[in-house]
Amino acid sequence: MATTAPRQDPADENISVDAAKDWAAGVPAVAHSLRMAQQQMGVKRAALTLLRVNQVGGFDCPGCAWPEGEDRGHLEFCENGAKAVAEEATLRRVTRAFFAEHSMADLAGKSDYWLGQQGRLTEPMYKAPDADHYQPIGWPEAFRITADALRACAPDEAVFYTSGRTSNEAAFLYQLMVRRYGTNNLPDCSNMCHESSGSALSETLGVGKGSVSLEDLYKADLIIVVGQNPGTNHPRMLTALERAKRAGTQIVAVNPLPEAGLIRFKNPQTVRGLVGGGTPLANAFLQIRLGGDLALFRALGRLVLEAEDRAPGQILDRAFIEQHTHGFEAYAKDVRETSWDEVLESTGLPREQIEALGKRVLAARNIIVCWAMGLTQHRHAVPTIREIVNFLLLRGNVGRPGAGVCPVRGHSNVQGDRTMGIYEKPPAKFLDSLAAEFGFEPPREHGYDTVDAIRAMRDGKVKVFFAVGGNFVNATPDTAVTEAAMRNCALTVQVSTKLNRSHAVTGRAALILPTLGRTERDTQEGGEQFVTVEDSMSMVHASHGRLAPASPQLKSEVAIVAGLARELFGDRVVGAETDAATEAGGGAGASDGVEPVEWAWLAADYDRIRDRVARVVPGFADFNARVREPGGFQLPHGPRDSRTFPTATGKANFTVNELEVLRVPEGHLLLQTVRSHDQYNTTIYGLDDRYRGIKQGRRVVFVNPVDLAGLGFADGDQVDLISVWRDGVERRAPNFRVVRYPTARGCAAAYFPETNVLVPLDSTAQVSNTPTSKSVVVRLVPASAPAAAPATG
Ligand SMILES: Nc1nc2c(c(=O)[nH]1)N[C@H]1C(S)=C(S)[C@@H](COP(=O)(O)OP(=O)(O)OC[C@H]3O[C@@H](n4cnc5c(=O)[nH]c(N)nc54)[C@H](O)[C@@H]3O)O[C@H]1N2
Ligand SMILES: Nc1nc2c(c(=O)[nH]1)N[C@H]1C(S)=C(S)[C@@H](COP(=O)(O)OP(=O)(O)OC[C@H]3O[C@@H](n4cnc5c(=O)[nH]c(N)nc54)[C@H](O)[C@@H]3O)O[C@H]1N2
Ligand SMILES: [Mo]
Repeated sequence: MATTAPRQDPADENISVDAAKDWAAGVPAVAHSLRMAQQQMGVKRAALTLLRVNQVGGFDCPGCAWPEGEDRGHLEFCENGAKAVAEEATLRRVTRAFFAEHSMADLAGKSDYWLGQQGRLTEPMYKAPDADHYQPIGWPEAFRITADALRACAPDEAVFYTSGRTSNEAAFLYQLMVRRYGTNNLPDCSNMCHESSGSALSETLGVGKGSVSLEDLYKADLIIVVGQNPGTNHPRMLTALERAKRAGTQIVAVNPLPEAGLIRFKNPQTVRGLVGGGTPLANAFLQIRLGGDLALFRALGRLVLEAEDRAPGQILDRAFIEQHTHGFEAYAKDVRETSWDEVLESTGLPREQIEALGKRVLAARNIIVCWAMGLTQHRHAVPTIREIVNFLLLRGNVGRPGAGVCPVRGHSNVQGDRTMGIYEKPPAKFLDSLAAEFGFEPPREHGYDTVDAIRAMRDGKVKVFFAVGGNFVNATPDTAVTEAAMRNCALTVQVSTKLNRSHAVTGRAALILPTLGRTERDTQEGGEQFVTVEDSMSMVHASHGRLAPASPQLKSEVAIVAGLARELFGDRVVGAETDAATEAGGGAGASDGVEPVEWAWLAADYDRIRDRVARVVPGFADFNARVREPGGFQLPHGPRDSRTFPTATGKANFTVNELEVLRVPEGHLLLQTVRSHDQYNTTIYGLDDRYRGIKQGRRVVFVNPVDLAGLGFADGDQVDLISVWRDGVERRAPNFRVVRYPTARGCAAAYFPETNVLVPLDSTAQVSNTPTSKSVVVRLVPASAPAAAPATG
């Protein structure tokens, strides 16, 4: 049995390869982002729009979840933030004429880049069963079709996906609608992203979020950046690292790839950064093998314990360990037995390098570890992050200034969405609060996460798929399986700003519901609205859209959810008399036959939604008042604020994590799937990856020169990638140009989503069930189909 990428995948015709850069940002970054913004928006709109990014009274950048600086006076400039804004604020439009011209088959044959370049969606569109085109449809009719389909199935036969750009207000109302309907099938992009961080941190510290603020970075003695490429994915983080560095912080990068920004950074905000040689950011770079981080942090733990043996009482934070932690003895016993041979094999690092890092660790009082997808998308992701917690607990590096865990989130509100209840495994306490506030009994059984949702769709157990944002078809693993799963649904509904593959590969019937982006003015019955988001450091703040909507027919996500909910359940009308009851928090209860939720009333004024959030979600008391203060407010975090750990033991838990060495069969490579500098997840901004030296194409595979020679391939060869997995299915991604690249030995890299076809659906992380997108065993074979044209460069 074999699955290959379902589309025609011709080789990119004009790929050229230059030497990779060791520095990030500087003049080319500024020039590049302005050019992109102007192409999409024209000069004037580009300038006005970019000036409002991340300013007080402006909108939250839809790029990443890195926090805004405390000194927001100046332009928070970031190349990839500018591109994210340009994508949304573009003047290009997808109209009904476009859909009349392009059939479903036609759309399915287009590249992600092409689809994204068509511009903003402008009106609701419907594809009837068996039709081969979308047709325009009115909003009432679109809601009716969706509600009918939902009524025709059992609640657990519907799936409600969320991507992480959705505002707190929309997310809260959405989960309320889904639970009122009767299911916890709320998978989200987090399941493919930081779920492993959430799982590991909840178990060990009691809170599944980071424990540091921006200020802490400036107070740290040592920051270890593991499995993250901030130069591309969190550019503003480099500014913070540069500032820390100037205050004396040591920075260590751990990565199989020598990523540009981590090595050297030219800050585009300063004259020095624009014209000078830039700041060397990392004091040390450990070129680790894919999946070697658990072994590294175990080895560091062992080095710390051995230092304590040599100088008893001087290295460990004994008082912290005794008072605040659980399980130290078992951990210490296990970690002392760590085999150096296994550590060296797993990390691929020389022992001296690990020992040198050990010395830096011992010289530092305050340590922060930052990480992203390089840790979370492995089979042993959760044990790896637990091991980082062990390492930090040894010397009391949690819950004091300048120290802690820093999982750097991706989507700009992915953390907030989870806080609002977008979760397939909601805690009982959250459901109790919902029940008390709204007067209906929410379902208690856990729902499907992303991978389980695909399995259920594949197996015919799901009839309706509904998505608020994202691109489910292309962001998920095992593309061929996922596409078949989507096609297996009776109805798929996408609430979207822009066209993507999930509009082309659909259920038998499909709806596109176009929505406002974050840059746009959102006017409801109660006047102009703003929304709120939560960043990676638990800061909640307001975001005001200022641009005119891309089309008068767009609805806000809040309005779409409320519109569908009214169609499904009817509405509770708020009159003068019931108003008082509502303000007091008393729903009437579904049992008396009256709809318990005032959908339209809530959606008319988002303050009303925030008042409800304040009563349901811990930490949001006085939400409306506090979010109106400049900069917003920070959510409480027990470990950070008071060293209280709401875990099962009531303490921070040391854990014992088995060291599994990832071994790859002879003649194979371990492949990681990464982002280029010119994409936002499945949205492709352009075909270059400037820092890695790639131009005009994305079908490239980066391989270490020694491995290349061993495998009998050379730079410039055309190959197919075939992944090898225990189910025996041959998954093939055709037509990649081999690029000789200084990645760690045995570890290849290629771009997502072109390589998602290679990631087996069942290959997921322990505990978190996150697809293992950073460790796919592959072999290279000469390309089976001739390249469309000879590769150049
Ligand atoms: N411009 C832009 N910004 C974005 C995004 C985007 O696509 N474009 N996406 C957003 C989202 S949703 C997210 S989650 C973040 C993603 O941010 P990142 O996690 O930085 O994104 P990736 O490109 O997946 O890069 C993974 C990094 O980890 C390294 N790595 C891979 N495996 C390992 C390993 O086993 N060990 C170690 N130590 N390192 C490893 C890779 O070499 C690479 O540097 O960015 C967010 N911001
Ligand atoms: N192989 C591999 N797969 C991966 C990853 C990887 O590293 N490797 N990374 C994973 C990660 S970290 C993540 S987070 C997921 C991302 O998964 P998703 O979040 O599902 O994907 P995106 O590409 O971010 O979604 C882009 C689409 O969102 C819509 N959109 C943009 N803004 C808005 C808005 O304001 N409102 C609405 N309603 N829609 C909007 C647009 O239509 C756009 O086409 O992918 C995962 N998949
Ligand atoms: Mo993500």
